[in-house]
Amino acid sequence: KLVNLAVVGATGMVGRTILEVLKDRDFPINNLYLFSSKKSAGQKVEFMGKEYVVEELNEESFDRDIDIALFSAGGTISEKFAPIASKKGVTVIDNSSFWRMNDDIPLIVPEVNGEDAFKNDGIIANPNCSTIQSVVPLRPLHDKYKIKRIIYNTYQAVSGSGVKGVADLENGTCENYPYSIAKNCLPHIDSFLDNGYTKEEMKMIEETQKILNDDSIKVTATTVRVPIKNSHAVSVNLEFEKPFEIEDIFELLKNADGVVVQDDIKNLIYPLEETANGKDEVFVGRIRRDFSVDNGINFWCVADNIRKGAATNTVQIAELIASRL
Ligand code: 11C
Repeated sequence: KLVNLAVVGATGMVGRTILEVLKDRDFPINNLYLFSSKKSAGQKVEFMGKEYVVEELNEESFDRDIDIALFSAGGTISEKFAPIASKKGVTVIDNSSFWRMNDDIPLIVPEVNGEDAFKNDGIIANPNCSTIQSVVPLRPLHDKYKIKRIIYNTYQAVSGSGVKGVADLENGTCENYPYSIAKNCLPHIDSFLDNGYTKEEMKMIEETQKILNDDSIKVTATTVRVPIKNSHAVSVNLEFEKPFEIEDIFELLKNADGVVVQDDIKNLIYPLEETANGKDEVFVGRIRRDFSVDNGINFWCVADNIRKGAATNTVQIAELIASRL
């Protein structure tokens, strides 16, 4: 079935990338509606050879035949408008953090827990970018060896902070971050909480447990902003309950949905931001045993945080929903 689709936040960095991904993946669209704040309303956007005028989002926006709405306009907009849309029969796929940890709302990475998307009440949440790329390689490993503990260390690009973050890196300014991002790696993403962690770190911890549907997995994280324009890298350390052969880990990762293994150290092959940019897969390399524990591994994982970390994952969820409309 061709889908009547709305994009909320169509003029933002993620919104524009959603339109690119819809085109690249040939998403089956009937009517397309683009919404934004008052500030950007009226802008003209070209999509697949047709010109669309961006409309200001309001309470009547969903009084039409819309099947699916992709929201990427921040938590405040999602809090107010996602319930309005879902009450009118629209399935909302929301990129903000607002609904993610709500027990009644599925939090979906299609390669990991795609089936859960169908257990929705009208709203489905898209996880945080650094969580998405980190959990994609975990599914087959957890299924076979049962993950006991995860340690994440992230190296996150400034595009994760939006246009202001990119401007600070490119202009050497210091407006979005407390210190120069051109001259420092900042162990500080989003605000600090009373427990000493940042919100970004807690997102990685809680969202990982929810997506893998296993609160028994112990997770810790240190999230760091680095002077890279786009694509996040994550160093992942895993401890399993069961013993393994490292060759089997390679095999599982090579066959994992959404993963591309780039691991040939003799030829200096490992994932890089440069080659992940613009791609939809998660690139994994430096796969090796962690000799400091009984059953542990380390790997390095890179993905385009605006595509797989946001736009692509959202569109993949929409594809799942569209397949059963
Ligand atoms: C960053 N992970 O790189 C953030 C951006 O919860 O969707 C995404 C914030 C979110 O700064």
